[in-house]
Amino acid sequence: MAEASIRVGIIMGSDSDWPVMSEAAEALREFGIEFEVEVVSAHRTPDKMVDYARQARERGIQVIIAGAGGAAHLPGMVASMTTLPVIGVPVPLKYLDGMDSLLSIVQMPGGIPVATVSIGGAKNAGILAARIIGSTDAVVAAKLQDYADGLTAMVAEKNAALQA
Ligand code: RP5
Repeated sequence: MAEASIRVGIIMGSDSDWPVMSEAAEALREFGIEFEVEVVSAHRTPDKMVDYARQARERGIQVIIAGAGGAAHLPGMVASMTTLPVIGVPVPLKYLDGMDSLLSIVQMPGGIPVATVSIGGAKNAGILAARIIGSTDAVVAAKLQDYADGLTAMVAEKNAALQA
């Protein structure tokens, strides 16, 4: 029953990605969007990845945020098995500073898009998911506008502090 209101799926290749990916969850909470979190590995649980991608739409998911590090195939593989928008988060690992993850996610072949955010950019992934949902949901759109207004006010306050 509760599952019917879940609109965003946050998936990641390993629980070790959670310190990065939790920022997407925080952003979604800020906009009052229900989400689920699941470890789904392209390499360690390939059958689970296929099931997740193929069933997401019929389960009511509207956007998938997929994070992975290193040979980060999860976002692209999931995007190949669903027509839902997929946002990819390159997770930085110990070596290569996340460039490997970024290039693995961003270089998709024509026809299978993954909206890739910056290395470690899970916060923006959450906000982008909210914007996708907000394109047809006035309540979420209003929260996004409040958030943007808050950023503008914050900069104005910082400028005022500089002048003091
Ligand atoms: C990737 O391998 C995961 O997304 C993670 O970033 C990386 C390392 O996983 P662990 O060895 O920490 O489980 O598939």
